[in-house]
Amino acid sequence: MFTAHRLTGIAASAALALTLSGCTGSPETDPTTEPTPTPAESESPTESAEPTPAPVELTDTIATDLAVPWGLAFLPDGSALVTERDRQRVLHLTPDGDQWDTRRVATIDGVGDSQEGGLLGIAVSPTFADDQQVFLYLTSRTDNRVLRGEFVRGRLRNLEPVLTSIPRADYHDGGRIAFGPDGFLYVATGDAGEPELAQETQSLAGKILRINTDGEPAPGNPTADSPVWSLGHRNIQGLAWDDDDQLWASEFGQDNFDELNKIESGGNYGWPLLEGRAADNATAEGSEGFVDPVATWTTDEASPSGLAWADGSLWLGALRGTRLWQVTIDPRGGARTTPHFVGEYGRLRTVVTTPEGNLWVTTSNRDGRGDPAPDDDQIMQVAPGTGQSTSEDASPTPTPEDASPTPEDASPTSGGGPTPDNDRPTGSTP
Ligand SMILES: [Ca+2]
Repeated sequence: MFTAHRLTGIAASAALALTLSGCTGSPETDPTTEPTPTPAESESPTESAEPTPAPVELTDTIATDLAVPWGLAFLPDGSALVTERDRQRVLHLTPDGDQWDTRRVATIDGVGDSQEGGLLGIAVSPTFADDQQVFLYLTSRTDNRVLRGEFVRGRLRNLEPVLTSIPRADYHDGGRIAFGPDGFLYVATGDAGEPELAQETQSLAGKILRINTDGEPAPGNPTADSPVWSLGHRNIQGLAWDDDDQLWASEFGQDNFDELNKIESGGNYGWPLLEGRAADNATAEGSEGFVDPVATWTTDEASPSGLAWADGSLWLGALRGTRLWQVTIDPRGGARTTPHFVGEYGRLRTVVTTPEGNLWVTTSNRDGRGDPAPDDDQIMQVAPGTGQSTSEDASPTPTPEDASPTPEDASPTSGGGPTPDNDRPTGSTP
């Protein structure tokens, strides 16, 4: 599947190049070419008449007047559940004609005060039709934890903790949870402000965890009887699987480099010894064995939360960066990144692929660090286009001055003294 996407992309590029080169000549010259009895389209459908790629565009507003929508997951019937971080509410969004109704189905007790914590991730059991199970990640007064409940007859009830003792703090609480294609629940955590915990295998901080629906370590984890799937993470709020069932994660950096990581079982992603690629660090000594990110951004450009896979690309919501990043992995494993909606909707938090293959993107302008519009926060529907973004299509051969960083030009930014953490202000604060 992944290969098919790559080939499609190559074919599209070839078609685009043909189209562009054709445009440079006179349009009326083609009759002079060798006559052929029939049009070519029946011979090579992949090369012929590739339409102009559809743009990445906002197509609908699903919900308004929310406060920091954070977790978002679809049910088998096409409706969706969404959490509000600071109001501790779980809402049910159901289609009603060409609109969506929003109804509260639970208010969650036991959420503690925390700047970045609160009621965070939500995940729907892959066997929901049989078990009605829904999972939440929240910041309590004592820890971060995963709860399991049942969504029955419009109520989320029987909530009970299945995984506790994930270190909590005002900052770096992680919080994204999602079921993988293997049927197990992946839980992204933060370092809880104690960076060294990310390297401690006994701590649940700064990790991606992989558990079963009882909260027990999933079979096949790199260390038996441990929920740890990968380590050395600073603060992860985005998880997504591509068509090849490869897991990707977005991670907040500290001062210089936010990261997109390709997650491998047992991988150590370097924090706090490294930020960004090993080569980006002044002291990379002893850094062998750490996995480099596939893409990095400055914290101003990104501060990445949600991550989704749609139409052959990864889509990453940027808080401080106030944009949606499209990341396309090229056949050599490099990343091409393209920004969309820069500054148009403010801070973007969560990105989820809908059952129809669109994206739902949430704003996060009421998280205390944004500049909310009257209707904020919102859930917006975005059509991911047809594989290539309009900005890329404008230039047939990507040039170094293209707006987005690529692996080659992501040189360290020298400026920037200490910056605030990056789930954080759009502007600069001490
Ligand atoms: Ca890293």
